Amino acid sequence: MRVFTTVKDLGNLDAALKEAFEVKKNRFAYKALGENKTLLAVFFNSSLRTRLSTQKAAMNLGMNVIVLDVNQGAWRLETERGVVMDGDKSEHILEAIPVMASYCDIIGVRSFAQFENKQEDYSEKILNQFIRYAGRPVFSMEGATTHPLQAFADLITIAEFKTKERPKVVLTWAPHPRALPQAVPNSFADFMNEANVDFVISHPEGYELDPKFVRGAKIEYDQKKAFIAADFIYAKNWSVFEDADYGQIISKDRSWTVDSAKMALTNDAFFMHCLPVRRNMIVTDDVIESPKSIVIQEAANREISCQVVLKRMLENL
Ligand code: AN0
Ligand code: CP
Repeated sequence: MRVFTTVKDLGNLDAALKEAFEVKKNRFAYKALGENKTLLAVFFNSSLRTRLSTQKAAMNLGMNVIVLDVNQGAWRLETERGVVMDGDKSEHILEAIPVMASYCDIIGVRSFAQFENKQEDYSEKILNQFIRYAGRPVFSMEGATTHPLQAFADLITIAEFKTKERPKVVLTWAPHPRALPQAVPNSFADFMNEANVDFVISHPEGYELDPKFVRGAKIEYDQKKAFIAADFIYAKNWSVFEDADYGQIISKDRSWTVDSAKMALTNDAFFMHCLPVRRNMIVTDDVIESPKSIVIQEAANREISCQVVLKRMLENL
């Protein structure tokens, strides 16, 4: 594997899941694979889970790890070609990328949507420059439009907890005070559409996601209807995708908060969220603290999803 940004990069999903469970059973079995190999994890944005799980996965494989927080201590980077650099940016990304690449074997990049220009966000401007100019395998640690390590961990978690062959999985929008990217729901939809699940997306009108990720998924604007007979509830906020209001918040309607009354409509569903989560905006305390909440197990599987990706990249170096 040379690039990991979407579900397609994993190839056969059943094989990927099987590999994930093998890794989980013995996470140190491939410790020799990463010997004297270095991972560089580059963060343009904050992170708790991705930062820690990526380092842990690399260490399980015997790798050395360097973490760079671009906004803390590195030079501010210009990303546009042709700019007269007489402002506050000291270095161009076109030098920075090959320099970073010269110190490592594999690169992970976190670079969120900036909501200034939809076309730039949806062309994955930063991530694609790494893919193009690093000359190293590159994986997304959440780009502008996808978060595949999260969605792969979500798939692993659903496979672990499901009690029927084809569970009903509901992705529901929930309110949030700040504008958030569409990357998590995009990737979740991307993966669920390839998995053996009955997949439904519920959100207020105006919050339609990119059809490229939604594909044939069912859309249900009535959240309570969507919850009926669900086996998994996956909550997430996102901002508007549609051109006119791209990156905006058009609703903070707390009637969309996931609470125990709504969970009672489900088939005793598990509750999932990628975290970080704002309690009593996205989900009530009692639901996230209930025995059916698997948010911690889901976060723990981030180590596993990342280890499968790193293992495949190391095997292909
Ligand atoms: C980010 C998002 O919604 O994409 C990261 C989630 C993994 N969330 C926040 O910025 C709060
Ligand atoms: N879920 C997730 O990616 O969390 P972080 O933003 O803390 O890495």
